[in-house]
Amino acid sequence: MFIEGFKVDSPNVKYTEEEIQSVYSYETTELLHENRNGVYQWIVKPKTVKYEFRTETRVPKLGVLLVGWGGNNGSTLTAGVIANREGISWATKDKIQQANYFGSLTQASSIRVGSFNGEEIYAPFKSLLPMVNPDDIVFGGWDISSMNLADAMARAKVLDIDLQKQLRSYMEHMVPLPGIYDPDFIAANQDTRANHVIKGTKKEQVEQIIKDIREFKEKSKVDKVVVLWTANTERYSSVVVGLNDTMENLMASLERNEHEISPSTLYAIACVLENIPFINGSPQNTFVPGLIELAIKNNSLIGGDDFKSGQTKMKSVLVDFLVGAGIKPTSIVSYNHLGNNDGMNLSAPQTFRSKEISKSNVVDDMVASNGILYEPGEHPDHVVVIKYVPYVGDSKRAMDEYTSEIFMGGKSTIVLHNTCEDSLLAAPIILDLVLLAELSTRINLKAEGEGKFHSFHPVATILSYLTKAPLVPPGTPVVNALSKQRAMLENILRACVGLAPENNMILEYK
Ligand code: NAI
Ligand code: DG6
Repeated sequence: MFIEGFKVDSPNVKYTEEEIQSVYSYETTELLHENRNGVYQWIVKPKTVKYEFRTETRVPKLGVLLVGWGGNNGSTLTAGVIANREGISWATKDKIQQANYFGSLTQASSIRVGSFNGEEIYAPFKSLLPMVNPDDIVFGGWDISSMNLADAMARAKVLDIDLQKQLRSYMEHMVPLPGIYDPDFIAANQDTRANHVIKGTKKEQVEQIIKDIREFKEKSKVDKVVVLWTANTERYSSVVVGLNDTMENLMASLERNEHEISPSTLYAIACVLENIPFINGSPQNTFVPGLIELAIKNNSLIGGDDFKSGQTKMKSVLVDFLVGAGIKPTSIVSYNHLGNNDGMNLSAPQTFRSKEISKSNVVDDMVASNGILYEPGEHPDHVVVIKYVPYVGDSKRAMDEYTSEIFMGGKSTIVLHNTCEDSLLAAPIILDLVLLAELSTRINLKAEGEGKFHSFHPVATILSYLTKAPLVPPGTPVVNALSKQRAMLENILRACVGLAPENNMILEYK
């Protein structure tokens, strides 16, 4: 059965005018490696830590600024939100299609809240805590191409033409602000697009972005802003001692107008200085060590990297299943071709390399979790190929071959083939990222023994489910398995309303 919402009735939960307050017992373990009677043994001690959570319930009016607003993702998301807000439907060759938010974890997925008369009861994911309604978001952003959003939507060739016609009048007045352009960081084939750029030194460019954010906030009368990079994939920037390895060195390099600070890092610096959450949807190393330090010092949320939309999402499900089932993946070959501007930009070796890195590291934690299947340091062969084929446009083809060793020397080969519009996968993920980033800035917590409530760590691991290469604070494990990432997010939000983690034991029926 599906219910629209619920309220928790518990001595550990209090709903006040401004907050939901919860007291939560976090059941975890402590590991010790001890010499007991001359033998070293691993000892696992169950441990309970009391936490308190406070979630502000007033939902702000949210502004979202997209870097790369006029791209396929930016224009598709803006169009999709307007279509939902306006309740637009359109004729396809199959049927009359209604606007929806399919593919969004927050808007279109559900959570189990319990059993009632022998039936499982589910509620919308978004009913867990008060969240911004996407229909109310005010969009803006930057692009190095001056094209308005209606023309950008047409250039993207993603949405049905009947829908585009209905959206045109809403979008033709939306024009991105000029962006920071440095041809050294993206493919040379992007230069014809770059007709709308911020001039000046890198420091002046950062100052301009700060001014843009302030003016947008003022004009659109929003309470909060989140900035998200959905612009072209950049090449990696070199991490060099004295240049960008510490906060001081990064800021000094900005003063010196050092070449190796990428445009994405410049936007991120501006956001951190303004205490505006900044999310990186592309694979490059925007978050160089100096930037991470700056974000931590300013307690300003950063999250990334690289939207986990299709092939990688499947990979982080399939390899988790195989390794979890005691089957040993030995070779993973992922191939895809696409014909949109992203594909064109990725046809340059340096930008492809950024994508290759983020797509390749996604099985490491699953492999490391099973020492029965893999020797220490052993990895499956893992190859990633991306080709640009203009004719297929945004309709990406992804082909994967997984070869595994099974019982008694047998081999199992699984082949997947997916055809799908890339931007229709990415747009709902962008929505989730900004909504969850905003929500997480309204949550404060404190563990027993901690004097004061504090926000989550500014490096937002809570967003991991949505990214291929989750950014984590230094010294924190990276979790790639999709089911674990979803459970982490859902269980943290459940804790905020005093609900136990979903443990799937259903003991009441055993
Ligand atoms: P796109 O090429 O259509 O859009 C990128 C936009 O960014 C363009 O309009 C371009 O003019 C603009 N741009 C480039 N550099 C800029 C800068 N420095 N400042 C402001 N604007 C700038 O690409 P698309 O398909 O929208 O993808 C965007 C990004 O998202 C790419 O990096 C892609 O790799 C990444 N991504 C996409 C996924 C998907 O499923 N569509 C999944 C994972 C990541
Ligand atoms: C070619 O791989 C284009 C990319 O931008 C992908 O569309 C994007 O990285 C999505 O990757 P995945 O692996 O999540 O489908």
